[in-house]
Amino acid sequence: MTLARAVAAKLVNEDPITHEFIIGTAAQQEAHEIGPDVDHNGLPGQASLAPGETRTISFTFGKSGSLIFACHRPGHYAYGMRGTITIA
Ligand SMILES: [Cu+2]
Repeated sequence: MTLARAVAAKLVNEDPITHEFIIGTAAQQEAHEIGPDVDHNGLPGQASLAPGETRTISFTFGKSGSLIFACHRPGHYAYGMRGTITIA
């Protein structure tokens, strides 16, 4: 079954360094990991957050399954800054 579910999330970067929050498939995360460093703000399900910055993002989940959220600042993904979102 395909359902469109829009979700908004408030992201707070309490770290003294910049982070990213990117929702995508494993293939999309791998592409981000090797791609150029860009400003992700304004893209659905993506954000770049400066130290101390708060942003609200929105994303529409189109079907059940799972996606990954991750940060691709240098070394962050390899360090484990990622997780799984389950859409049920
Ligand atoms: Cu990070």
